[in-house]
Amino acid sequence: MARRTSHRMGPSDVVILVMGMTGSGKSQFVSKLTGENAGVGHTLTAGTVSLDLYSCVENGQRIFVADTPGFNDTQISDVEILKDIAFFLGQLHLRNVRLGSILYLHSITDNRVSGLALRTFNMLRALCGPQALNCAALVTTKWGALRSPKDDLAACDREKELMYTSNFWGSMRQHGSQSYRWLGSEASARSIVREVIQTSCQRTFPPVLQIQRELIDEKRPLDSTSAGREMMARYEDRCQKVKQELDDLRSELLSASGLTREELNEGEAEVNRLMDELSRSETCQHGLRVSQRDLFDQKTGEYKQLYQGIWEEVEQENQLISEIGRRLSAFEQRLSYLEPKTDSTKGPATAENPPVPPRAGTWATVRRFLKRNVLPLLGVLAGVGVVAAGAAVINPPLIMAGAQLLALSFAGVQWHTDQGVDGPDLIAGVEGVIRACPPTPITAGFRMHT
Ligand SMILES: Nc1nc2c(ncn2[C@@H]2O[C@H](COP(=O)(O)OP(=O)(O)O)[C@@H](O)[C@H]2O)c(=O)[nH]1
Ligand SMILES: [Mg+2]
Repeated sequence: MARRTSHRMGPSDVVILVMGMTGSGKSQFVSKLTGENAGVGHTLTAGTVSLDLYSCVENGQRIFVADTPGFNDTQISDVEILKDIAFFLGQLHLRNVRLGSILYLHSITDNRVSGLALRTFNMLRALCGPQALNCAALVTTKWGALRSPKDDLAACDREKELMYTSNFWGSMRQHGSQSYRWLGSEASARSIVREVIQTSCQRTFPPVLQIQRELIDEKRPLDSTSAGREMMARYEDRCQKVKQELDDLRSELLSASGLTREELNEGEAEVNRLMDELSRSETCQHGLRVSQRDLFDQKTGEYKQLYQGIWEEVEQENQLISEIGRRLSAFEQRLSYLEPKTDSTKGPATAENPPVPPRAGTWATVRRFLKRNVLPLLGVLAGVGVVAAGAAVINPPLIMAGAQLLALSFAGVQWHTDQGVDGPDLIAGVEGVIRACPPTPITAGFRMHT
């Protein structure tokens, strides 16, 4: 998988997988959608990997789009393509990345659903499984290639046939799968993607595809998955037919007499061709017999470049989220530690229940109060002193003078400030200061029971 995108995939992103026969317009669709060159008209094979990943943003949502080759690709075997798709979908499931949809592209100019189209479609069904058929959407393409109203009418008839034929999209529609026309433009591609993602986001629990469940949850070998079995049955069938053809040809050649040198050479060439085909089919069957672990080991190596960036980013984001959660709970713990109510229920301060420092603003409140009222408070103190002295010498005029000084000074105390700090705040401040003190016999008596 050549990494065509420079963006990193994260847990909040959505993935769209594009499937369909070679030539159905997959790369053209991806190019229009993402604005990146997806290699239209080419089979995109970079080394042994076949999926290409691109990205775009729609309505603020990052979307990753995976372009796949058709199952009839000339450069890469169907087995490798299935392995790549299975591995990619498996990774999404493993890492909880949402699959928005599998778009199945089909050219409306194709006069009939060919055997190859049916095989590709059956593979799609096997990948999704009956529970998740609505994850796939049919997208008909090449509407712009229609040249006359007659062509248009014929195309509309074909579209109906595709959508209602039970062994094609008819069965998918019954399971809630949608179909769209791609009109060749970026706007049309974006509107399709918007709709499929909207539908996907409406599902609280995105369905798990059959291949994801079989490979990841049940850890089955590829040839035991539905998609693997579907492909294996095809190869077995083909092998049997080729063997039969070989036997027929051999006995024909043996029984024939008087064959010319040329005819013998032709016969030999045909035998060799059939033998090659048989050997390729057997190699493919062998390739399908791979355990989940070996498949992931093999593909992880091949896709290393692509995934290193993508999955590391996902891991980092997950780690960041848990770090933030950890810090948040530590912070909450500290907050509760500063909460007066909690501590007063625990009794006197101990090592486990340390004395609570006054709230940040309370010391300041007391300090501000004292600063603001230096003179009146000194007056109050002096008044108290004069009253006490008058009482000591039993001198009523002195007591009266002290009481007057006391009353005047007390009246001068400024309880309010410009910032609106008033009595209750001051009391809270004093209370905070008292709480902060170790429980001496004096301060213990001042513990508030709120
Ligand atoms: N007229 C027309 N041609 C298209 C359209 N989409 C794709 N093609 C052509 O079909 C060929 C195959 O397209 P491509 O995207 O490579 O198909 P893929 O094999 O499915 O990736 C290319 O020559 C494209 O130019 C379309 O909507 N209209
Ligand atoms: Mg292509």
